[in-house]
Amino acid sequence: MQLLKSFCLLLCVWCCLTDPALPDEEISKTPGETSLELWYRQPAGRWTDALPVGNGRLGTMVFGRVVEERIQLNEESIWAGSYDAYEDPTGAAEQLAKARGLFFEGKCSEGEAVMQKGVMSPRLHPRSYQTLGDLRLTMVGADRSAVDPSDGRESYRRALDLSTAIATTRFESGGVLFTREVFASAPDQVLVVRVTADRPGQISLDASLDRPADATTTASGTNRLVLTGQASHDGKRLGVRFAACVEARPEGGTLSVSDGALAIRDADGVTFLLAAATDYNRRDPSAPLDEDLVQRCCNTLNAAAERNYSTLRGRSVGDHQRLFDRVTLDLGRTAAADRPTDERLRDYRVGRPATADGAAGTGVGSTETKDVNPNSRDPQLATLFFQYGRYLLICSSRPGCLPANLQGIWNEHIAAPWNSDYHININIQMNYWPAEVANLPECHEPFFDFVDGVRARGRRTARIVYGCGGFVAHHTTDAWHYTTPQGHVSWGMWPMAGGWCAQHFMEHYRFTRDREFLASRAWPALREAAEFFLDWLVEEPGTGRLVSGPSTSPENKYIAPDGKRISLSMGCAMDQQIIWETFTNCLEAAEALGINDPFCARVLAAREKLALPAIGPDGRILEWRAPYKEAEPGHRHMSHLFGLHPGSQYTAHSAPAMVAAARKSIEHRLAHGGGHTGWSRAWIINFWARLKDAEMAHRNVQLLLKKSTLPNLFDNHPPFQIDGNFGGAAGIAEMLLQSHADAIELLPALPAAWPDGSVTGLCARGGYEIDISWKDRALVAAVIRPKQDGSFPLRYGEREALIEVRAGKSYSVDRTLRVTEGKE
Ligand code: FUC
Repeated sequence: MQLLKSFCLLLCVWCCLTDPALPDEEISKTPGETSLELWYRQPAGRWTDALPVGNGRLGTMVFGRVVEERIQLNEESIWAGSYDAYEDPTGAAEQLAKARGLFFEGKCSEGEAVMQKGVMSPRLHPRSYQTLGDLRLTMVGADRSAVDPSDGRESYRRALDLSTAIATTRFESGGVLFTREVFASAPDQVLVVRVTADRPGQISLDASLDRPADATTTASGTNRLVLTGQASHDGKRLGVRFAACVEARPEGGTLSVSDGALAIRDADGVTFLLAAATDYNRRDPSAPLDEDLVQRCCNTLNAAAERNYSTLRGRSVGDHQRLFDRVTLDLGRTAAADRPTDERLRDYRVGRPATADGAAGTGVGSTETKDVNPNSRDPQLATLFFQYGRYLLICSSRPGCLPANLQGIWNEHIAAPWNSDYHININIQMNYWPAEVANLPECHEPFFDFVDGVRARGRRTARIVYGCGGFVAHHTTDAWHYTTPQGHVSWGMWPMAGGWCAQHFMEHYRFTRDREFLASRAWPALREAAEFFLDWLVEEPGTGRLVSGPSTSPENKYIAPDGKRISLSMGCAMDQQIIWETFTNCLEAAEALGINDPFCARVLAAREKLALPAIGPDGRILEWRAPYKEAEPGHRHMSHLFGLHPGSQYTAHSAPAMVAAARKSIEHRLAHGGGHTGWSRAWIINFWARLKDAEMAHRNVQLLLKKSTLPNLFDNHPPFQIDGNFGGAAGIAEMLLQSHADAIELLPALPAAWPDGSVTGLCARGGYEIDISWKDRALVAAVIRPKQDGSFPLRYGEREALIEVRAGKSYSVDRTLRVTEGKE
């Protein structure tokens, strides 16, 4: 590894000397990673062909069209609806008690009807996250007819370089080579578009700014366009006010404003800077900001305008690489990796999943043809997908921003699928599964800030709706942090989100060992989530055990004793597992903080009394309290396996019988068509990784790429939903390194298709950064860099050793787990 690093350094120095134009920030590319690029031979047709860039707050989709370039814009806080739109139902506690009585008498359908009528608020739809609009560049010229895609196609190339976060479009037209670069700068908070040509005076284009609804564009001064408006749905559900301002900075030529467009003629180059602002108040969404939004945009533009293009670019690239370069991955590479991304995906689809010996085979649930295309063996596609997941998190979730929503920050709609909101019955959590292990802990922060906002409202909902302490949140929420149980019980009656969200706080502590975070952020969240559960749980007549409910096992249904298909049950496995996890996290946090108060004693006593999910007659984990018949045995949610992943209740050491039952449950789901949405498939990868079944984990990586991945590598629910990108990236990491089971395990699920490879910079619980290299499917070496002194069991295969380490040092481990202390 050290040798490799020295080689990279030499290479970088050489590059700098031979190419003085290369910005300093780009010298950190390592060999083997230079192909971290999505690229295409043709412009984007559909939105899901376009390429995303973002700075956490501003996002854009670059189409790379030759004549009419479309750069679709997003600002993360443009939401319709308002804080006041949600009302918690009063008197629900009585109805809840009545419903519980009915469930305990076995009258499940009647109980569900009481819950629907007496507890649920009406559904609010739509209330969507929305597009900011489009920046359009229309190329004009002396010979306009020459500037068309067929003419430009020969030399056409568009690409997204994950290591620089720059989208580039290159094409030739009329003998001139044009280049466009697009990036979203986090340090300067602007979107930057630059157009250049290989000959002077060749750039003539019109730039305009528009939005499908609720906005107007005007020219401002001599070089700016300003778009202003307020989000709504057909004039109703008024939401966030917004402004965007674009400025053109031509080099040479002329610039004029006509018909609401910026007209650039005969320039040598032109740079556009775009800023956006809204009145959304991240600290308190109930009180919109009272500010001049256009002025805010102008201030941002004026500050950015003090820097030239090369400086803006360098600052943006450097900032991105500070995060992106922390992890490198090499899973092997074939010639397929040189091909355009969409062609690679097509080839990959016709290949068959690999079997244990690496040869092509037929695979569970696969519908592949029998023809094996040599280009279908493309392990680097998994590397690209993994790094794309990290890239998307960096671009959609930066400190101080809102968290990544169902589409990250990229959305072209006014009324998006599922409102592009924050579903908290798996989706937003999945977005953050890679954050810690893939070394992007600061990208997790927006989630914590968001949950704190949700807690403020959820406290009120807990009290008013259920008469409980602590905080509660249900299956989904949005920028307004609402926590009301709303809509249909089959998805809306699920008061478990608080515990699942609080788990992320604990995981952040486990990975970073940031005690200040544990005390000031994690503990309050965990405590409030647990407080709700302590009040919410009820004793089950007959067993005396504590059960949750009635609630849905998201969003599955069963056949009730009276033959009806219903959703709600007492003691759903997932509820019990989330509550167990929350209590356990609470107790662990309290111990680490030296807290030992009556609350901890209550938590401990309640955990002892919790009903634990049982194993059914067929060996599977019971999803509901009784072995009801499932209405949809291949359901996309596998909620009753929470304890296997992302929970850690069931490990091979702590609960071997439950692990075996979890395996049966997954097999059953898959045999009935499970995994048909992208995020569902991504979750399955994580399950198999935790079960240490390398081949099944890999088969599902393949199926995610084959069946649920769009041409721009966005995850496909369908439609596009970003959770599968993040869940898939986390699953790949989970195959290489695990640390949830009181030990660090190297290469727990390494498949035959990745015989040789390496990964650097993954993180493990306990506060460790880890590099691993392997050959012929066997560990060559691992390097461990601890953030603090400590000791931990290290596992590789059947071997286990107790490793003692000190902060600031590095430790090399060989295949036999022999440790050598490094010099760092
Ligand atoms: C969950 C899932 C759906 C979808 C939605 C946004 O409720 O059940 O499949 O992903 O979130």
